[in-house]
Amino acid sequence: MPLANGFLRQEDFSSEFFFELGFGVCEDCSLAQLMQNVPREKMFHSEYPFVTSSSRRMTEHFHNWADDVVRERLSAADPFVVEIGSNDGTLLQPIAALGIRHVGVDPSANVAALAQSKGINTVCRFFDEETAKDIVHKNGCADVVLAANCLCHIQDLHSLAAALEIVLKPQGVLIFEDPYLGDVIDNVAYDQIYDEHASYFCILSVKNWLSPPGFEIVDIQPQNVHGGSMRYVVARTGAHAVTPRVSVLEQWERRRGLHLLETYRQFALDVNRSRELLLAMLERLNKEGCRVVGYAATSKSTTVLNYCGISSALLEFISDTTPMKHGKFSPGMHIPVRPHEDFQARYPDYALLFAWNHAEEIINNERAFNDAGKHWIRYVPKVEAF
Ligand code: DWN
Repeated sequence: MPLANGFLRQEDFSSEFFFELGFGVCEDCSLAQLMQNVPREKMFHSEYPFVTSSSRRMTEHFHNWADDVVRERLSAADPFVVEIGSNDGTLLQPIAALGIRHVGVDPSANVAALAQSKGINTVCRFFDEETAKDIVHKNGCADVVLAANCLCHIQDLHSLAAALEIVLKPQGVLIFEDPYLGDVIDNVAYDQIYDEHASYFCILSVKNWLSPPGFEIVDIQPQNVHGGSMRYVVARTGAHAVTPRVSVLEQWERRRGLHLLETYRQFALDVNRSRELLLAMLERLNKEGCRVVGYAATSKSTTVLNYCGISSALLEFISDTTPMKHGKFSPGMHIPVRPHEDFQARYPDYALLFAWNHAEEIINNERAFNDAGKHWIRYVPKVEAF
């Protein structure tokens, strides 16, 4: 596989980076994870092309989350909030607007600069023990540490736990949200598996990871974003009451077999079947002379295109709203990425929805597409055109 966000120019095709994408689960600690990690500097750098605010629905989601944090978690005098992987500052923005002390940490200079331009205090580096010490030295310990779709990107979870021990106040909480493993498996959302996502969390694995360094999950809140996410509230063991929701979901995970290899063997069969069905549909449409384009050059699309072997013979181009991706080609399969205006100027017969996680927002915005008698194709939770 190539890098999920390694959108590239033609002159860079010959030096493109590839690695072996393998998905495994540890029978001891139940952590679903990549078998081989890509060096983090290859993925997160000054040209990182994903900006959180690219979805209006996600911006609303983060602003609601920030409001909850302010209401429920910041009663201390002069509270301090840290966000790990703060990207363009979308989640910290409402907190900063209230004058609350905060620091965002992000290793990608371009998105960190976007946050800084909005007045969000941001340090451009990876979050690790050294960063945690530096933050504490300058600001003191944090009441709340936030991480939105970020902890699953951090490869060394033990070092991350050590950094959390340094940065959190004794009564402080870590609140993080990531795609939920149970939904990835149940919805055959195999495109969530790519270089940036080192871990695929569930209650069982988070408990096994965070118990030894002295933390526990005190609450969980399922979220209806990115195809099913989980928000975990974590604190030092004994510091806060634990809601019954945690053990109820843990029991469900055991019944669902998220700790068993056979669950993942079945997942592999389901993923293969999904590929067969999608390819069969695209090949049939191609034979019928239909124009098909991709909608949204997501990170996830890189997994689907390369795993299924979908080339520009089947997909004319991919439409995307991110200027940094325009004029480039998709990683590995080298399908042109074009501005959204090209999609609107001449509708294709079918649009393959790579941002299926934003389906509601997109289909609503693109009502004219369906009204013109054109169709969407999605492949999560099942392959279908509509
Ligand atoms: O974890 C991650 C998640 C949260 O965000 C990352 N590793 C990177 C990124 O993943 P993704 O690229 O799969 O994210 P999205 O939010 O599913 O897709 C974003 C892309 O889709 C952007 O390039 C913008 C594009 N897009 C579009 O063209 N039209 C998005 C929307 C909502 C649209 O209407």
